[in-house]
Amino acid sequence: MLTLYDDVFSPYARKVRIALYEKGLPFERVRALHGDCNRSDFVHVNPRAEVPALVDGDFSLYDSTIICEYLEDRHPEPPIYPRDRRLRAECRLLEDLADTQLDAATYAVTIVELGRRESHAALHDTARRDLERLYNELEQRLGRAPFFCGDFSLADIAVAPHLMAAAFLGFPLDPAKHPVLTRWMERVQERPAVARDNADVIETLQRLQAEGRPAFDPYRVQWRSDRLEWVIKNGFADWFAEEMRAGRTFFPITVAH
Ligand SMILES: N[C@@H](CCC(=O)N[C@@H](CS)C(=O)NCC(=O)O)C(=O)O
Repeated sequence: MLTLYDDVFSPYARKVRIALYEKGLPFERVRALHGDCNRSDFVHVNPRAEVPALVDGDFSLYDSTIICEYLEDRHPEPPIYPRDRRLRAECRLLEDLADTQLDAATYAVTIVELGRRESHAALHDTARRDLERLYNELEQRLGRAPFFCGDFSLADIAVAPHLMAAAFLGFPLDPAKHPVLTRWMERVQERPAVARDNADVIETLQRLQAEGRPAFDPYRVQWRSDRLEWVIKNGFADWFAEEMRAGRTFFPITVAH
């Protein structure tokens, strides 16, 4: 049995769960960030204490990209990567765009607006501008195709959770500006694996709201790589310095394997 260390809202954990559902692989879940254990409890699985991480018997691995590649190698059918070499590379490029750019564009706004219920016009406008650019690029890449890289693939799986999160944050697709991407989004959400994961996300959100509990702690936030790059390059270094001074930030821990 596979064990997935995850968090219901993490787009990276969502990517792996949808891949597992697509492949029909059963797995147990350990809510690692805000549930069954705390960070130091799973550094033996992921030395950075990030979700997702996967345990397959005596083998542990982490990072959503590496996990999805492992799942494909170990359980090739049904495939989640295109067979064609060039399409496969394009699929990985789109996954990378989702993991680095879409994620980074929404991270700070998620913390400030969703988590703290504060407004920050400059952060909001920068996120909107960036998302608009990325929506344009995705619209173009789709062209007339139903999915990004031929059949439904990891490219679609990686992009979808970010677009759903962006819509929830107040940056929905505009069908007039992005008709192809809007239809793609509807098509992807009809996929049983995606619908199943969406139901889980929505049910958890509603339960937390009913219990008056936050989805995450917006005053103790993990920062890394592309998320930090987005903040600095867009002129929010002073904002970030204040976050650090106020003790609201931390960085991935790294322990020896
Ligand atoms: N490159 C990693 C990124 C994983 C990641 O950033 N996970 C976040 C959640 S979205 C995390 O675990 N953060 C730790 C924390 O918030 O404590 C992957 O693709 O799996």
